[in-house]
Amino acid sequence: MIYLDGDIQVYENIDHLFDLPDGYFYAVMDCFCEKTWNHTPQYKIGYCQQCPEKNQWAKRELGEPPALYFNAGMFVFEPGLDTYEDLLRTLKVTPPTPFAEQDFLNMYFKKIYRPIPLVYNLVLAMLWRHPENVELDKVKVVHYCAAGSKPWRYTGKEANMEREDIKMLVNKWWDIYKDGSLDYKKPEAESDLVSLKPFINALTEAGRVKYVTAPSAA
Ligand SMILES: [Mn+2]
Ligand SMILES: [Zn+2]
Repeated sequence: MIYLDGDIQVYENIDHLFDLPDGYFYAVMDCFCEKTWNHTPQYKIGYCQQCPEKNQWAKRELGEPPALYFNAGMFVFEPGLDTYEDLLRTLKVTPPTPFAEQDFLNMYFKKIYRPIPLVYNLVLAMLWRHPENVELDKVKVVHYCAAGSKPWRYTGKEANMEREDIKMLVNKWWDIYKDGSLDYKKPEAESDLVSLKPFINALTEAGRVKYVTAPSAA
């Protein structure tokens, strides 16, 4: 499964990610440089995993460097009922943290996390925090996560939002949004519908879903 946040746009085919070896959790490494990170020890000492050599982790005072930390707006993982049960069990005994589900997923999948190139989830702050790591023309997936960057309420007034690359990416979002040829079209004949039956049967068998057909007008 490839999970994508609602503030993400995919500009090129990424189906090849489905072929990555099983058993790992794949995602793009996050950047710790924006102010939203000021609760973390990384931010306090100016350490970012995107350029670990620049401001090095003070091992003597702080102990081992922190595990690699991903942005959870996009990830590749094969879900399963065992993982699901265990996630819920673990969640019940895990105190909440500032980055909610992202912190939780990072903690839970720490040992099987494998970073993938940032072209699969361009966190916008990378454009001004680590421009040397970004090849904008190669980016396939854009995550409109920086403050003020959501295309549907973009004003260009917030910090960094007047940048040409940001304006270009916001326009790109609207080009896709307005392109009617990409709109979902309802299948015309009943036979064109993908049959959900095997899927529902499998879930019912696993005891997860009590399936009741909704009235056709629902
Ligand atoms: Mn997001
Ligand atoms: Zn950074």
